[in-house]
Amino acid sequence: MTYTTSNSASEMVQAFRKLDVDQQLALFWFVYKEMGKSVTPAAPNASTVSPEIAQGLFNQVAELSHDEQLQLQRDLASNKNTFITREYGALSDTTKLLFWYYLAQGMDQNVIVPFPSDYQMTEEANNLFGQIKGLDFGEQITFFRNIVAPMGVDPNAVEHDPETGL
Ligand code: 45D
Repeated sequence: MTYTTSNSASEMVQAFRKLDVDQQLALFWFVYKEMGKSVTPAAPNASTVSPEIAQGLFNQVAELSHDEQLQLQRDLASNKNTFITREYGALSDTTKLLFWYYLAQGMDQNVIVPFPSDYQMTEEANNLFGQIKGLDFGEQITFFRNIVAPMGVDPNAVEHDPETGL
């Protein structure tokens, strides 16, 4: 595989994870804005995607207040152990991607906390954004899948947490 940038795909994933949580969410948002039109999540060829499950989790988030919705997204990106982040962690990677896509659409429709119109990304996040734009569509999807896969909490991989009872 060839890339139009000097950073390899895995270096880009690492660079993404090094950003602070709000920068990750902001960058993710700008990416959605950029590629949103080319995504047709209805495409039935992704074998491991479960639209009903992504929709069900989305519906739970939609019922929360805007503050709670923002907190939930920060919790996902920072692997905080909560009821919803564990539900998320049990999804297939492509279903996770579809769930983020639903969240972004919900933000567009004001069902989910809207993105602030005046938000500025750091130079680091902006650089990474430029590199992401240089990937072709298939590479972008792989990149995002690698970003969203380790978010949340894999309920099979963690010990019982006495603090939360989860
Ligand atoms: O006030 O099923 C800040 C295919 C702080 C086909 C904030 C596919 C300040 C099969 C953090 C900035 C493979 C094409 C607020 C699927 C502040 C299939 C909040 C692929 C409010 C699924 C920021 C799908 C927030 C693909 C909350 C490629 C930001 C999907 C949230 C791609 C950002 C989906 C969000 C993408 C970004 C989704 C929710 C790129 C979502 C991006």
